Amino acid sequence: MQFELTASMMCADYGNLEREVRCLEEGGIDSFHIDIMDGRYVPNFAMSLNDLRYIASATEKPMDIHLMIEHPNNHISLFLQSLRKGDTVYIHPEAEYHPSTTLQSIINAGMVPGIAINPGTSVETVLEMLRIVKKVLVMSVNPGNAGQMYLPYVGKKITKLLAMKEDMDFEIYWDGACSADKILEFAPKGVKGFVLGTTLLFGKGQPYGEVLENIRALKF
Ligand code: S6P
Ligand code: MG
Repeated sequence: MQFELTASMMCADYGNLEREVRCLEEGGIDSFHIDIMDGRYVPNFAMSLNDLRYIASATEKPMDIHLMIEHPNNHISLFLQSLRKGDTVYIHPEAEYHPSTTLQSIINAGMVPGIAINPGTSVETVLEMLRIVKKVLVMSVNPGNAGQMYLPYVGKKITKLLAMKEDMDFEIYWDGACSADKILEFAPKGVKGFVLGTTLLFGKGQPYGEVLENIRALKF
C-alpha cells in the first residue's frame, strides 16, 4: 500500500539535528514536517525560521511546513523564500482574515497549498478552501504540542473528507498521535500520508530505519 510518512521535527533530538536529519533520510522518511508556532495562535513556540532553514539545507527531501501562527500572510514571504518549489505550506484558516489570499501567495510561489483543520473545526466552514488547496492536514489533536491523546471524534470528519477528495481534488494527511493502528485503518480508506511524532517514531530507542520499515511492512 502506498502512503507517505513525514517526520515531525519538533520531536527530534536538537542535541544533534544534523544526525537526526541524516538518519531519517537514510531510514527512508518521505519528507520533514516543520511545526512553526508563534505563542499566540497556539500556546507554544516549537520551531522557527532558522530551524526550517537548517533542515531544508541539510536534505533534498521535501519540506512540509505547518504554520501555527496568527495572520500568516504578514510573514509568508519569509517562509516561502526559505523553501524550494514543490514544498508544502499549510495554514490554519482561522488564523487569517482572508485565507484564500494567503493560499494564493503560496500557489504563486510554486509551493503546494494546504490547510490544517483543527479538531473543533467543521469541514463545512472550510468548504470553499477545499477547492483551492491540494492538501488537507487533519489534526487529530489540538495544535501546539506533541505527545497528546488522539481525539476520536476526528475520525468522522476524515470519512466526510474522503468522500469529497476526488471531486474537489485534494489529498488528506494525518497529524497528531499517529499510531500503527491509525495507519492500518486509514491508509486503505485513502488517507495519503501520516505525520509521525512521539507516538510512533521518536524517543523509542529504535533506529528510525527499522521503525519506518516496520510501518511499511504493516499487513493491510
Ligand atoms: C502539533 C503538531 C504536530 C505534532 C505531532 C507530534 O501541534 O502540529 O505535528 O508535532 O502530532 O506527534 P505525536 O505522535 O507526538 O502526537
Ligand atoms: Mg504539525
